[in-house]
Amino acid sequence: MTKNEIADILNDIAVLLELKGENPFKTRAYQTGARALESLEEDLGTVIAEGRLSEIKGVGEALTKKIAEVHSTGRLRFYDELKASIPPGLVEMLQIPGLGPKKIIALNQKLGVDGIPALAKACADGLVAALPGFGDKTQEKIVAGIKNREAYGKRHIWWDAFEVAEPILQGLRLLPQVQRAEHAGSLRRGMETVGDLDFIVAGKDVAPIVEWFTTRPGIREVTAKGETKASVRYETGLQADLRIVPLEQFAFALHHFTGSKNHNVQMRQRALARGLSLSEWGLEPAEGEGTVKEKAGKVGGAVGVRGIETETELFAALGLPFIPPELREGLGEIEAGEGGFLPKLVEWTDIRGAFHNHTTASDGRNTLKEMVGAAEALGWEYLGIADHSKASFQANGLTEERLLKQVADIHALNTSGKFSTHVFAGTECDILADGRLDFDDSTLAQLDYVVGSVHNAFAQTEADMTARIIRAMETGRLTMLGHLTGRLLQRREGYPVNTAKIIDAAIANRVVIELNASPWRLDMDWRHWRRAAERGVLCSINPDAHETGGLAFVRTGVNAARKGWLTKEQVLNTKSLPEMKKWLIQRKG
Ligand code: DGT
Ligand code: CA
Ligand code: CA
Ligand code: ZN
Repeated sequence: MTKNEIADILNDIAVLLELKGENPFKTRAYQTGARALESLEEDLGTVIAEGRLSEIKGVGEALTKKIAEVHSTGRLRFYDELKASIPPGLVEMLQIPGLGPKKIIALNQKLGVDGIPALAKACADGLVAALPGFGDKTQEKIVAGIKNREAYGKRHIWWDAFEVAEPILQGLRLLPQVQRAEHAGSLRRGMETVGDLDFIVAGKDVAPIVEWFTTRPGIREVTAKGETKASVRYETGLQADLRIVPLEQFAFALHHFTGSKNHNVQMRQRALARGLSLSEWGLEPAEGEGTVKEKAGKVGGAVGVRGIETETELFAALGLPFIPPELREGLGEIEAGEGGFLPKLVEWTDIRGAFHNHTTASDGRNTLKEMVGAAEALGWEYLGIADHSKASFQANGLTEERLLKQVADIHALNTSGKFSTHVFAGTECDILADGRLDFDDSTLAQLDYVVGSVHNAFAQTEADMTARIIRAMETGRLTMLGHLTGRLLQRREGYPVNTAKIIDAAIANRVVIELNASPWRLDMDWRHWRRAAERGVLCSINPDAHETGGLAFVRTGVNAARKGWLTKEQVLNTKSLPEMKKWLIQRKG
């Protein structure tokens, strides 16, 4: 641990002691010690080794022991115990700007506030403003602080994060000082939500890169700015980390910061088993670890390994084929690579069309023709229209009459030859609370396909919901099951459903399961797909587009499908138009 990190801990201890109501002399001793460490010009390790720590002005007897302990072990028992002895809600309140230990103690003792939720309520009731030493201004500031913290604490859906990240990556690549630049972290792994952005850059002259990165529009705050790294927070609350490394370390840094943590741990173990040490800086004989760390992150102090310039070469050095970032979750990808059974993952360019799309007939924002035109512009061979059914009255669901009129319009459009994209006529038919479908058999028989979805009675028990969906599948009328859980990422939990039973029923009834590609849904979750597909469930990657721009959501669906180990063969809408027509006819018969 560096002396600055140790100083941070001492400062933390001072705050925590104050929060506990300890006497100010004790508190001040830690603050003084922290300052002494920060201004220490010698190497801390040397000072400790030579027994001169207690000679430093401001470092007393008690601190000497603690600094030595944390320096050698990376931990401090006193600090851990102190943290554990204070209610976590009080510690959390320290994150609100303007709230120090004294104010928190007052809030706790006078109002019984024991955490941020109680604090928010006390503010709403005007109790905080009324406390001596607080007032209206302070209360307003606290309320704003709580709001900000909620925005910051939130994860961001992949699509939103990608829209921020992509122009930054392209901008970085255009800088003359930048040799290589890539996304890393959860964004590169295609996770459904992203905590923060990570950029890895290989560059020579680093200062201008850091300068560019920290002065982009939309930045609210530069939270760190160092020689080879920087962190910023944008107006949306999204944070981003930039790391700049020498070119020879690029592959190692990219791999390390792509993660996941579990994947990294397994890769390092694999390296160790071969007598090698793998780190963000390079790959070298295991004994040499200390020297790698000393050179850490310094441009010019590169370790790296000659001849390893790409991740492919890095994996090869450990006897593995390239493992796509989406698979790097530590869920068996290394074993699969070793055994030669890594899947050839489905790609965005494999997609030939999509089924679950809305028009202005229900709650979409573009007409049938506009939607088909957009599909044609994407080069799709077919587009499925699946507007809502009548039970979804809030979404202007279609009656039988309107649906049949739409089917006639679609047939006319297909024969008109206006578009090269073929249109399949379908419906997103509500699965009613008892598992019946919203349209009768004779109506459904006139369609090319049926997506069945749950849109109401979310409060059912897991058993009822599961039975309801299975009953719908058993009608024999469902081509595919829409958004399995109805979840909206970061907004609404899905309804409870027994996924294993649904998968069994999908296999038994030959029902395709949708991977709803709307960036807010990504439902069924990627974590279920590998096993489901192995057992024979077919996946349809459905954008659930409500406007022309929504067709592109298929990309997030492909990310999730790749995370679920899916190949082209396991995804229905990779079939060509002739194959697709044949498949749908067979499925109906
Ligand atoms: P996020 O940002 O929460 O969506 O998830 P990630 O995976 O982007 O995590 P982040 O940004 O904290 O770190 C990026 C990668 O860096 C992470 O996937 C693996 C690597 N990494 C970070 N901290 C550690 C660590 O303590 N141990 C190991 N083995 N790897 C780490
Ligand atoms: Ca991240
Ligand atoms: Ca990060
Ligand atoms: Zn729906």
